[in-house]
Amino acid sequence: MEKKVSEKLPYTVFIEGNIGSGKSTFLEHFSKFKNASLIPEPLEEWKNLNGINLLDLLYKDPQKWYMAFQSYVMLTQIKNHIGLNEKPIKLIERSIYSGQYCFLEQMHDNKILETGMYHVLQDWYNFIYEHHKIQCDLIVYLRTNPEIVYKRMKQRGRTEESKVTLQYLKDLHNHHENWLIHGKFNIPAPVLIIDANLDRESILKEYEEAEKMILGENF
Ligand code: DCP
Repeated sequence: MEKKVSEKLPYTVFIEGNIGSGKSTFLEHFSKFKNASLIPEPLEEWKNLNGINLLDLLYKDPQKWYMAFQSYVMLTQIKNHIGLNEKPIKLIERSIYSGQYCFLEQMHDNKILETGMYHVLQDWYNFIYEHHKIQCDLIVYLRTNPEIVYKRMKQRGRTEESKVTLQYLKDLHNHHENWLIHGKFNIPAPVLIIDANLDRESILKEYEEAEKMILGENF
């Protein structure tokens, strides 16, 4: 894979992986590097849009709320993708790509999202994709077993996710695999795969590999 901090600044990395795969922990790891700006997922905005918890509504009544939820997710993500950045490296948790190629596909496959709604969201996505330059230099894929992330999700106990089943995580895993391993959809940058089944101590070595790629050996 080609390296690192190139002339095209900021060097932008998307962190992808199943629910509970450790994306936030990965991001936190980079907080010690002063030339990287870290952009966590705008989860709080999804949980409080003028007092409305869209994430909660999504899981309570997905047929009714998925369309509104996903279009808001896409809006908040695109703001982060095109937002100005003074540091030379930008690490972003998730992207509109996983929204489109993993979550949207899954909801459509499972018939939670009507085909008409699916096409509306696809058209929005295509419009955004064509009209905004979304810098993407590397995708870090935190690859996990669904059983492991299911356990982690249960342990973390995010109230909104209490209804998420192991089957949902298995399907979501397959969508990530179809996209990032089997190339079913557009992969906008090289993919660095990290074994994110490892526990916190053992995963540090894998993180170091990512550090080298992202920050360069001379950092
Ligand atoms: N979500 C969704 N559609 C998206 C992005 C996220 O439905 N396009 C949902 C799935 C989760 C919640 O939002 O219920 C947050 O999921 P993430 O996997 O993005 O974030 P985590 O907090 O689970 O990440 P990690 O545990 O890896 O740090």
